[in-house]
Amino acid sequence: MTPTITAFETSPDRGRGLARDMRVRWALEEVGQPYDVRLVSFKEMKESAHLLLHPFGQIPTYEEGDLVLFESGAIIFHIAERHAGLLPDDANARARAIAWMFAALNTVEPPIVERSMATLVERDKTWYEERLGVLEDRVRVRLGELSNRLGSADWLDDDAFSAGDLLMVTVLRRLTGSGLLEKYPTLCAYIARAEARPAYKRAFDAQLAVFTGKSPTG
Ligand SMILES: N[C@@H](CCC(=O)N[C@@H](CS)C(=O)NCC(=O)O)C(=O)O
Repeated sequence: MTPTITAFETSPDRGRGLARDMRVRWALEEVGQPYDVRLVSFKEMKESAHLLLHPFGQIPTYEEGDLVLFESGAIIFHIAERHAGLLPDDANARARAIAWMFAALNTVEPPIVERSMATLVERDKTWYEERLGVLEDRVRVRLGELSNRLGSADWLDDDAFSAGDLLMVTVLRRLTGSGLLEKYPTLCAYIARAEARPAYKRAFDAQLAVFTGKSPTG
């Protein structure tokens, strides 16, 4: 059965891979699962029909027959459990890849999101610059730790791409334009490696096509 996901009808980055439907699109592309997309407006996201799918009125959601899921991490985990390609077969390697999924969402994403929220809603405050400095230091701590851990490896664990990398890269990409990533060449190379994956490119092009009106295939 072809799943249906939801995505922004209009998005602040105009389809350049930052909205979280990108994660789901990419995972589906990695495992070769076709999908349908339903675009929702900001108004529709807060209305009862969408709230039945997503209690917090957000995207992405995932519908597949009777199953309705929200939370990008849960959706990626579901896809990875049902299809080969995103989680290793070996039980310990699988557990480690899942740990990286949690690390991306629970340890690395929060300081990154806190920083972006500050840039969006706190710019006019007298204390903005000081607070931004504190938030950026917190992001730098995580980037440094992640960079040290990755070292010369291609991917986070066992040198095999996994759902942990997929989530980590989408989380790191939220720093695009912040100037913070450039100090970590190891992480820049890691992101570039992920962006070069054909599945990433297909997902990116499909999200961008929502805003350019051009077919993802050209
Ligand atoms: N933890 C959620 C976060 C979902 C989320 O923040 N979605 C954003 C788009 S990337 C959204 O819908 N924002 C609009 C809103 O919160 O009103 C997930 O990973 O799915």
